[in-house]
Amino acid sequence: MTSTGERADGHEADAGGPEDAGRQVVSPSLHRIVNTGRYPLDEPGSADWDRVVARARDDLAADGCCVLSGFLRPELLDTLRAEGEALAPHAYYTVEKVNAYNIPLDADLPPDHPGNIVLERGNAFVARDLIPADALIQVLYTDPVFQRFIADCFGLAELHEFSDPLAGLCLNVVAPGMSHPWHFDTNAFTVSMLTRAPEAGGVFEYCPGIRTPEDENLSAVRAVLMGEGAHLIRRLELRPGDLQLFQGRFSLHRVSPVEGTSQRHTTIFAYSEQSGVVGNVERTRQLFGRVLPDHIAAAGAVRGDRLLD
Ligand SMILES: O=C(O)CCC(=O)C(=O)O
Ligand SMILES: [Fe+2]
Repeated sequence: MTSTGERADGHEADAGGPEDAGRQVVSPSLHRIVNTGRYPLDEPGSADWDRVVARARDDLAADGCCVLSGFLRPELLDTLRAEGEALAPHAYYTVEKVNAYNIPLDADLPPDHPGNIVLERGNAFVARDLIPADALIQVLYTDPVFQRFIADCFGLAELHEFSDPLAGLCLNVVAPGMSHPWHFDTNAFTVSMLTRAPEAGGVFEYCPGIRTPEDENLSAVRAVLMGEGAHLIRRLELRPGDLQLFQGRFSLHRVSPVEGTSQRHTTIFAYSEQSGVVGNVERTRQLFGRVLPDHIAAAGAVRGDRLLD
């Protein structure tokens, strides 16, 4: 099940030493970041690795969500929070009117379609090009063994960093009074880590499998959006340093309004099964307030996914 060979994507771990029986070389920086006592990312392909992967797969199969609590070494939690706090002022702050499907608000829908319910997207993203190469989250995002672990948990043969210079790795900032409203993700899977908890509110809430490829289940989605679907909603108790794996394509989810005086920060590690993903120009401008030559060059090529939800 676990691939132990060289990656075909050009990444190489930076540890020296010979490869042991085809096993992937683990970067020493990964040992320093991941709580390897609980999550044996220092032993790719070992029995312990397989055990952790199997548990993640069970959780994902059960309800599309898995929390690997205490994934980061506890002694790094202050650094994790401080790095996010230094980045947060560079987020692109804008409040946008959206719907849960991220389709145009003037789309021609039947009157009782939940896509007519207008929500406020008040979260703000710090783009990848503003995140230093040595920030904990950037080191994790780019680490080939971390990527192998994530791919194994999701049961994927391989995954790729986005080629998008802005959207691949983001800090999601939700300020007091703001929320990241109910939505479905366009991409099949998302990886995230809380880096700073709010004082209150800001809870990740989700409705496992509320829709399927065959059935939008509009009445249930509508109930949740109208505040009448409490029985469908699960709430996650996330702590900074927990790693969350989530399949958000069929599970409506949100970050509830943040209360108190401090922001909620999460890292979004965006990967794709396809290589070469770059977001489209219009959506990139909405999310980050700017576009780069790569976005213009990629227009019409591989469509970006996560941030087009
Ligand atoms: O920040 C979070 O916890 C969730 C973010 C999210 O749902 C998304 O970026 O699609
Ligand atoms: Fe999402």
